[in-house]
Amino acid sequence: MADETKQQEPEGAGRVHQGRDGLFVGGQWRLASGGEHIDVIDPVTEKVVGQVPAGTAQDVDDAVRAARAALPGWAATPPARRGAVLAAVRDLMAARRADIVATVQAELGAPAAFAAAVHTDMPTAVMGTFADLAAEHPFEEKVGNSRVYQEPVGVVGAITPWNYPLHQIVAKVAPALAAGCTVVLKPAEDTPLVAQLFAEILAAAGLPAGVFNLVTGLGPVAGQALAEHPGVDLVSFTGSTAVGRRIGAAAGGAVKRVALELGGKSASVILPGADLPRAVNVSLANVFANSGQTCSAWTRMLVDAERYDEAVELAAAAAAKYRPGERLGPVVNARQRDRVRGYIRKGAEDGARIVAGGPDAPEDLGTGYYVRATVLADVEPEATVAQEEIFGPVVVLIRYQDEEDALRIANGTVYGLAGAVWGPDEETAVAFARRMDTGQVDINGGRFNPRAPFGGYKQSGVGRELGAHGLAEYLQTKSLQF
Ligand code: TXE
Repeated sequence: MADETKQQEPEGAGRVHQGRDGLFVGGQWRLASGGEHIDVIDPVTEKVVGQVPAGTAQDVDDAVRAARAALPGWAATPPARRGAVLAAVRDLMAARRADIVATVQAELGAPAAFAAAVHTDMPTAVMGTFADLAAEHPFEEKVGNSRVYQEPVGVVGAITPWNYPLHQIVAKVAPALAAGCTVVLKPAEDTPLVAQLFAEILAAAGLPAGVFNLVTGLGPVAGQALAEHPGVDLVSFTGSTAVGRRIGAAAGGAVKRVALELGGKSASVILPGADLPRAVNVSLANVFANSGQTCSAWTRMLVDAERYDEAVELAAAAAAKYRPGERLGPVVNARQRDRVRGYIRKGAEDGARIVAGGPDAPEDLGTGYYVRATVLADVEPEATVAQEEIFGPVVVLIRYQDEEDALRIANGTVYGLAGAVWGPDEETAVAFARRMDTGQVDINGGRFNPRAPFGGYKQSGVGRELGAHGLAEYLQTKSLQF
């Protein structure tokens, strides 16, 4: 039980973490109070790869108490020392890279190269940025006759989704710890194994007991108990808009801080004069990465009427290269697979032309929750598939008449998380991007910056993650006047 890690050798070099028979509370692995477990399913084989405890409200309460008890000590730890612990975490993440890769592959079904580069190396890099920020950040400043202190908000309840299992955890836990907060994490029920591996790494890096606590469990049970716990000072949630809205409402009622990272329906706007083949290919790669399960994915491609047909041809040809089971992994579970296929059918019923992929199962694949890489052309901006987050490998191609029309369409959803602009030159693209109601825009194909703030306008959320802006979410200010 508690301290035995059951592991199996996968085909690669790493070991799949198979789940400890315990929760991590107050520095101890322990059983869940209810005795229930959750099976973790490999989306490729559809077989059980591990089992984790289903934490209860009682377990969440214990974890919050442990986090509260550890708060004064960690908050008083000098920021540079907190940064040193995070640097040790980063190094251990790098040392256990193969195990993380194998575990994310097993529970999410991500193809190996993507599991390594994005699901493992990206959060490792993000952990490094917060190790540095803890040391660099001005936690004390002089403002005229005042001294201003940035102090930790307190106990953080972090609720994370399955789409980027480790990245979503690190994007909350790293800044919280850098700020001096203590944490209770409730990871997604589909991908809890890498969360357990991460808990092991934090403990091995020397994080004091109780500073980080892990309660695996179901959303409506453990997640809700954490979101509503009066001992939690800040709830940081990433997931569906429906759940986010409820958490936000409850936090507002309790007058506690909340950070919400919700859905998106981002536009890739290809302006006249842009390099069309490059814009189409990079945009498609952006959508199909992680099987389309990315909140910031550019799921709407906007092309001017003159080059629209050419763009459709390019997109159809490019999509055909994303073969399920090779470059394209499965989606996370059967429910998501059915949901995504339902959207493809709905798009066709509403008049869209399926020019690549479609709602049927891919041929020659015995098991796996696969959805074909799908391109829907001739989609009206107001159509359901152009308005709602599909969260699968589906892109819609929308025609626009002029720049104002493109802007109206780009801004014409309830979301505003990310986007891309492709222009004849940087200046034109930047001018357009500045008019978009969205939190993050790539200009002529940008590169990921782990220090750039990430977060939504409109219903895509509240607050920012990553970098100094991400750290600020976990701080509150106090001023002393002299
Ligand atoms: O999300 P949920 P689901 C979107 C995406 C996807 C859809 C459904 O469109 O198709 O949401 O995914 C926990 N109180 N995104 O159903 O349920 C849950 O246990 C507290 C976008 O998986 O929101 C998990 O840990 N917590 C997104 C987390 O919330 C609750 C990423 C997210 O799960 C809870 C994921 C409750 N009542 C889905 N109910 C993004 N922005 O990246 C569930 N949870």
